[in-house]
Amino acid sequence: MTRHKLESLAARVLKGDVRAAARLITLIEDGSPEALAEMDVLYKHTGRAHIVGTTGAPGVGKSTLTDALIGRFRRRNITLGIIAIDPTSALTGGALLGDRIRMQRHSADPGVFIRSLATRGWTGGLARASVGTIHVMDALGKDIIMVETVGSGQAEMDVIKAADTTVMVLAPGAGDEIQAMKAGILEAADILVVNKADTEGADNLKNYLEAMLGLAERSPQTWTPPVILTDALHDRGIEKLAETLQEHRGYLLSSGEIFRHRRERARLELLTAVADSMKNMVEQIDKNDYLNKLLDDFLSGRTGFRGAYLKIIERLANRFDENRTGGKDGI
Ligand SMILES: Nc1nc2c(ncn2[C@@H]2O[C@H](COP(=O)(O)OP(=O)(O)O)[C@@H](O)[C@H]2O)c(=O)[nH]1
Ligand SMILES: [Mg+2]
Repeated sequence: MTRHKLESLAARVLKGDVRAAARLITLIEDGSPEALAEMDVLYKHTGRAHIVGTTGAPGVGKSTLTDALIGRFRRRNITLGIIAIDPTSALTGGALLGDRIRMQRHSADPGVFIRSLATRGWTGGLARASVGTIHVMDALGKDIIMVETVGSGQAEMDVIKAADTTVMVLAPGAGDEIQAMKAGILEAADILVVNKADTEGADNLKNYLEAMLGLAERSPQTWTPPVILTDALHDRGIEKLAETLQEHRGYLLSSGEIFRHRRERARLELLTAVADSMKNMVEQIDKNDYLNKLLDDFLSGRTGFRGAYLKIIERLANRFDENRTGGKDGI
């Protein structure tokens, strides 16, 4: 215990310590400034993992598919990090509990690290927590990191964009295909999965999606998203999906596309870190009183919205200046 205390969390994560990883992820979730310093050490050791985002409406079978994929990959000795972004856990705890029970059989396997993130709080927090968690799992040495989200909302779309490979999961019925078109997720998907192939309408949905994809113009060198039929419940089509994931990874590496995704993740992380600390700083000035007075002025009409905004920016700029020239209190 005492020896651990002397070692930084980052150093322990790099040695494969999962408890240190869990602790660091909590610090990231809380937006702790401590996390930033630890992450600084970890970044040099990231960029090796394949980041796979799975998205699709609740109930299409994303978690069941992930579970089946874990089984396939573990047989090849490939290690995994699983991030479940759960929109309902804060309200009901329901879906999350289901996922936990489903993946229980992997919980004793040191080759699998599972972490759930709740979507409560401001949207930037989700992006920070998920990209941060991806990096911790990457530094921990996980080969594939899968992020599951229902893909509604801007923050979730940001997370999906930050993945190397995006898998859109659909199931027959419920008019999912219409939803997918509307959300524009179809364009963002690298692989389409029609799950619940054991139920009515799966073939029709596959044909429909292939027809839709056929309408998009693509140059011959680029990746054409395949549509894969799976039955996650009975472990059918999973091998094909696992192979396609690895094929896409190969395509990303040979085309150099992988660097665009890495850049997107870094961009997202840097911007959320800046936005987070700005927000914290504003809240900390005068222990929040500054902001309260400004809100009073704004709501009573003494200050316009733009005026209030500019005052905050000016105040922050002064604060930065004080800090740089050795002002009394650091931010
Ligand atoms: N018939 C059938 N049911 C499935 C299949 N995959 C998942 N399910 C069921 O669909 C429900 C929702 O699955 P889940 O993985 O929690 O969906 P998620 O919300 O997308 O993560 C569960 O009751 C699963 O057992 C499948 O391929 N066929
Ligand atoms: Mg799920």
